[in-house]
Amino acid sequence: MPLHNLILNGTFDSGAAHWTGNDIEASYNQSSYISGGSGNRVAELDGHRGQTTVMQQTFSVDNPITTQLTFDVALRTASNSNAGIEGFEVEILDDAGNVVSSMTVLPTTNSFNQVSLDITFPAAGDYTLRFTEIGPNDSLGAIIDNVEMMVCFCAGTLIETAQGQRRIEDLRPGDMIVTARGLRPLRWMGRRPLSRQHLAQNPKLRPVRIGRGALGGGLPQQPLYVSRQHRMLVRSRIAERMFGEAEVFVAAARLLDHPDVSLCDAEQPVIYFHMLFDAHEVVYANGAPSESFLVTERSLSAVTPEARAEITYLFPELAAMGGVLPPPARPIPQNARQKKFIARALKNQRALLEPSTVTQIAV
Ligand SMILES: [Ca+2]
Ligand SMILES: [Ca+2]
Ligand SMILES: [Ca+2]
Repeated sequence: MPLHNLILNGTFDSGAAHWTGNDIEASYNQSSYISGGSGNRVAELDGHRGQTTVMQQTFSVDNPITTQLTFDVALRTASNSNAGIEGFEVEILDDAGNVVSSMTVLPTTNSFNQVSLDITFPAAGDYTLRFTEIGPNDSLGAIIDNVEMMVCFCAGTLIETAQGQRRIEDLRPGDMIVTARGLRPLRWMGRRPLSRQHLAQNPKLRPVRIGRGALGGGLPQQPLYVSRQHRMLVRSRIAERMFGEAEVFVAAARLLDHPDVSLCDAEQPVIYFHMLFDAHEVVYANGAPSESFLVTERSLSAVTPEARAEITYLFPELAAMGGVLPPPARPIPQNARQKKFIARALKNQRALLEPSTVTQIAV
């Protein structure tokens, strides 16, 4: 469940890149505006006298979500006498131009403070973040930096449960989850946050984005974000010919040759969530069949020590590692064979997830 900043160049490290509008001033450092300020680049919301500064950028939201816009704001030293009347309006607009959320910001000090605004995006779509200068139009104004709107890509990932589709972040142990074998109680939810630095040092931890409909049959119903090692269920005649089973698991990393599957950037921190059941199960994420957490020595080495301790507490039989591990819910072909399968399916333009020919019976 990766976290992602919807705002590009919110640090202004790249000047005005990714921002559009009018009279944008993002070419000076803090030290130009605040005595004793640093060399860190900021933007001023009052470029020139007589012109109204507007600074905006448009971003896409994959699903309805509530999040927070945060930024740092200060008054430049020369505007101190206008404290309380100098500032800007910040707005979030939908693609029809309707204001979803707005706030007036009138800073009173020439040192940075963080401001936050709760925002609920009612639907997937394109939205615009807009800053508009207000107050005396004197070329002296408020300065901003570190504009962030962090979203969990997978907050909003819908898991099929006894109550219908529910957001993954709302699930708790004991909840009844729909699996390929019928309803099963969730035993444990794990989360593993990864910092930006950690991701920079370990690019293999970057999340994979599986585009809407990439697997076939319209699945996933909306983009799905998973770790590279997370396995998706595939079902096809090619799999049957290659593995003797129509349904097998393929790691998300193997899907990267698919045109609608891509690796996310490593610029933002990530949190991965794990769903653990008594046995390895096929669960439905954004409608797409996908594996639950499979306990192996490798997967246990990838969770935090606390999570490892919790899992071995819940499943004491695992404490004797090297003993018998739970079998996977479907065959997991060797990596090279998974690759070959994907190459064949793409070459023959076959869906990775063909319709099931067998009536599934819940047990
Ligand atoms: Ca900056
Ligand atoms: Ca102005
Ligand atoms: Ca001004």
